[in-house]
Amino acid sequence: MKMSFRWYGESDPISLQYIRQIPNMRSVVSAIYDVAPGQVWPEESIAKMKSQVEENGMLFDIVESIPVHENIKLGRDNADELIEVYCENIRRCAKYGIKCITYNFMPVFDWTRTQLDKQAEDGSTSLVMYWDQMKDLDPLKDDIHLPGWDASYTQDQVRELISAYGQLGEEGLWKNLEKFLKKIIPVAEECGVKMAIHPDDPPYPIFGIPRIITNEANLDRFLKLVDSGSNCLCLCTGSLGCAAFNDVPKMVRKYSAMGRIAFMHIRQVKLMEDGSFEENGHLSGCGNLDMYEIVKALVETGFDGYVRPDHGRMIWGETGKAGYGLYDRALGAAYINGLFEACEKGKA
Ligand SMILES: [Mn+2]
Repeated sequence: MKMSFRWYGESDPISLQYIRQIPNMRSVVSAIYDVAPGQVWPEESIAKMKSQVEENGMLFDIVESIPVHENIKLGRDNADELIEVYCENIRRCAKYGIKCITYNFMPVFDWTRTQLDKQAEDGSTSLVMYWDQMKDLDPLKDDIHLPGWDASYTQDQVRELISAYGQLGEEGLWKNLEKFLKKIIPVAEECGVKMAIHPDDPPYPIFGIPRIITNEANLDRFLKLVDSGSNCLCLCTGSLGCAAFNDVPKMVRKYSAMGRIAFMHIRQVKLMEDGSFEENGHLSGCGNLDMYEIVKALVETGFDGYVRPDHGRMIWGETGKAGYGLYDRALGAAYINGLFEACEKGKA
C-alpha cells in the first residue's frame, strides 16, 4: 500500500514538512484549486505542485480531485466540450507523473453534513449529520445554508440545479456517467492512469437528488460500464459506511480482489438509530466500522494502491479546515500503518 495525505496547496495551514514527518508518508494527494471546473489545468501549476512535494521528500502521483462539471452530469449542450477538457487534464496530469485521479459524480454537493464542529465529551470536534436538523428543509422552497455547500451558487441556481437533477433521475444520471466514462477511460488507459470514483456521501438520495454510487449492486453496475483496469473505485469507508445496508469489509475484499480499488479513504463513522451519523477517531472502537477487517481484506487480496486517512477530528486545540487537521489524521495514518504491519506479518 502507498500511504498518502491530502494537502490543500499553499493555502493549507499544514506544511508539507509536517506531513513528511508522519512515518511512512509517501504521497501527497492534491489538486489545482484555483481553476474552475471545466477549465484546463495550467501545466506550470501542476509542475509547481510536483516540485514543491518532491522538495519535501514525497511524491505527487495522485490527484484528488478533478471535479466533473455539472453540465457533464446533466448531459447539457456543452457536455462534449467539457469532457474533452477533462481528457486534456488527464493527459496533463499523466505528463507530470500522476498515476491515479479521484473524482465523483455527485450532483450539486460533494457531501452533506449539518455541523462541522460538533463537540464530543472529550472536547474534540468532528463533522456530523443529524436528520432532525435536515428533515424539515426543502431546498426548492427554503434558502438553505448547510456547511460546506458551494457558496459560489446562489439559492436560485441551487434550486434550478436540484430541479434539473430531479427531472434527470437516476437512470438519466447513469446514462451521462456511462457517456463520460466511455470517453475518459480510453484516455486514462493510454496515459497509464487509474480513474477512481468516490462514492456518494452519504450513499442515498437527499432532497430528491439522484445518487448512484451508493451500494454494492450499483458499484457492480458502475465497474461493468467500462470493464477496464483504469476504471476503478476510490473506496471511502466512511461514505459507504454511513448506510447500514453496506457491508464495508465485504465490499473492500470483493473489489480489491478484482483489482478495481485504486484508492482507499479510511475513516470511521458512528451510526445512530435514525440514520444520523457522526465522524470520529479512526479506531475500530470509535464507530461502526471494523478497521482490522478492512485492512485484513486489503492485505489478503494483495492491495497495492493508495491509502489515506480520511477526515479526522479536531483535537489538541488545532484549528483549520474541518475534517482536515494534522493531528487526528496523523494518528489515523499511524493506526493504519500499524494495522497493515500486523496483517502483513500475520499473513504467514
Ligand atoms: Mn472520502
